[in-house]
Amino acid sequence: MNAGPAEQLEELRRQLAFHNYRYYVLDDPVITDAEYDRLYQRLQELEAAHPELITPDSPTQRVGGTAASDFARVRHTIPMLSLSNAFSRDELEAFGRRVQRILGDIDPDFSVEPKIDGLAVTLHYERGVFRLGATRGDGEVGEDVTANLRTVRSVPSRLQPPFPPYLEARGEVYMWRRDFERLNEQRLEQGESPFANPRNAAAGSLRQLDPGVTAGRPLRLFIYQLGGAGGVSLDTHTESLTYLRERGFPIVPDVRLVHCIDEAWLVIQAWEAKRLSLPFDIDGVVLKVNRLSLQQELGTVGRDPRWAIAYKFAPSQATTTVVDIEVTVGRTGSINPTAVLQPVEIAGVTVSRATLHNQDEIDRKDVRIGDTVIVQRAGDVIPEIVRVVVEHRSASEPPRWFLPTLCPSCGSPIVREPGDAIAYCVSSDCPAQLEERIIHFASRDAMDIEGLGEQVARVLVRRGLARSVADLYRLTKEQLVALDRFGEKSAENLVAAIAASKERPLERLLVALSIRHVGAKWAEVFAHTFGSLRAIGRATLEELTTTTGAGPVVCQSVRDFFAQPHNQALVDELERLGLRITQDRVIGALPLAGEEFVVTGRLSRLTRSEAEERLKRLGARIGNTVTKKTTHVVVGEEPGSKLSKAQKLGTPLLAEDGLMALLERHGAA
Ligand code: 9MJ
Repeated sequence: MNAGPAEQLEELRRQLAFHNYRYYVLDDPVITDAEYDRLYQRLQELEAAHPELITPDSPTQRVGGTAASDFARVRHTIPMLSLSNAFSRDELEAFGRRVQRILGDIDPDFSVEPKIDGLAVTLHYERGVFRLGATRGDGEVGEDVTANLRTVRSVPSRLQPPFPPYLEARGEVYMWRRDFERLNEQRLEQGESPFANPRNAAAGSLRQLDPGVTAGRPLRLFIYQLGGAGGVSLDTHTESLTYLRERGFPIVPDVRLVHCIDEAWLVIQAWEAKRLSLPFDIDGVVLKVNRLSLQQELGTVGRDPRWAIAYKFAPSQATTTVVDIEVTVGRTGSINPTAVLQPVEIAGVTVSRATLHNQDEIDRKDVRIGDTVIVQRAGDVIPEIVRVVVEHRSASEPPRWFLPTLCPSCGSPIVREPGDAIAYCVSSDCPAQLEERIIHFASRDAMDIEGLGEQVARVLVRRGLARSVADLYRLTKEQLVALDRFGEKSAENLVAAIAASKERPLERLLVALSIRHVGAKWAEVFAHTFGSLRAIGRATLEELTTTTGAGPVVCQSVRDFFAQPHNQALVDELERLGLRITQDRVIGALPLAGEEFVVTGRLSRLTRSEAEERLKRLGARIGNTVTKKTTHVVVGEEPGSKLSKAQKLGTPLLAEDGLMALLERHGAA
């Protein structure tokens, strides 16, 4: 940019005003938070260098957010502060030094808490009764969303006694990622446009003019600050959080007290590491000087308190462009469209591909080659395209994109059955499928063949040494050595590892065969119930469903697999080669045998003991505490410390809906 500082400032302010409007008023941002933060920081830097050019309408002077005119305005008695940001350890240390400089001799403690990525609200209680709730708005004036907040189940309508005559609590309304995804699915079914992320979904849901609409949205609340409590004297921020918890508020989880910035840094890193495995989005960590008298002493500058700072994580979203759309063929023949991206760094990882799932997803998001897109890494590791930034499309729109009609690997037709989201290559002899099947066959959860990874599998198929998984058991040391990649010893090891895999139990072999919809869980049930590959192959659809509790889609897929002559031949061959195609039957094998569930919090459709009873009936053990042995934690409303323990251990969580679906699947709902 060759423009002078005045023009640059003007341009930055214009851009920020536009993005503020998209974000706060339309709930539909076109750039990521991190990009917004960068623009904002550039403006701050430029203004710091040219203070004479600061104007009263600069976003730095009026911290974002225009109250939408449809709601009554609420003037906050105590302004709702924003937080200044730190993007690096250096900036965090600078914050620590400034605090220290102002406080002189005193070494303050800091609270360290996750920064929930939602919508800030303040809640007013009179004589223990919820009277008024408002959004933050611009920090001075927000919107009256009382009626909507009344529909949020974690907003207490009455406080637990003893309560003061007046109390104000501040926090964040947010949504679990899973609830957000379900909401988006519903919206799509109803022909409505999906929300870009859980934060926008929370904001859009809370700022509904009809509280009946808000009531149907899965909103939750975390409180992070006491706004004021008449006649209550508290010395520290953490005491005030405890006080609020005792009044019945859900408090931001895992607030820790540290003595210095070094210690805070360790806690921040721990949050960053577990960030993507939390059920909700956090975009950073907040540090607050804990003693309230010291907060007073430090005061505020503009809208930013000098006693607090938000350390912002590297974004888990970024903007990039779609260079191409490629199609890969999965082990079951599934045709998987993948976006090839201009490489971009997201939360410390360079992302150059994103899954597009299927044609419906591509249509829904309307992804085209050349598009600018927002990409995110969420709970799992496969990056996803959140949405296309249609505003960035040039006048000559790229054409819509459709799956090919022929398999890119073998040229066979690609077929999508009615009702199926996924299209499949119909060939039983497709080299791409075979490569994937062999990779899967040898993988840890299947036959666990050490030394047979992706590269080796591809070479074996491409050199014609493996035309089926059975061929693996006929490989010789000499053949492997001739491939160049192997020495004598490594070839010998691989042949031995393949031979050793013959001893894997039937349930592993069933997983290894790449039968559509049959993963570890159903493989175990089928193996235990039928006791042999042949018995499973002979079973009718009805026998499969009635004896195992598996649904018709899974069972039909098993039938289809065994109905194919080449698969029958494969079973014969594997038996001849000495694999274990039989196993002792476990009479009455139960679908949740071997799993241990812990239930925490209040459920709405069942009592806790009913839930436990039904899980037990399906063969699960019930634990009292979350340990490494726990396989699932069922989380109800207001869960206790078991939730944080589960998050610490990375134990899979199940909300009530998930539990009901599980029980239903096994006929125990
Ligand atoms: C969030 N968003 O989780 C604050 N916040 O404190 C936490 N926000 C905050 N604290 C003062 N944990 C102003 C904002």
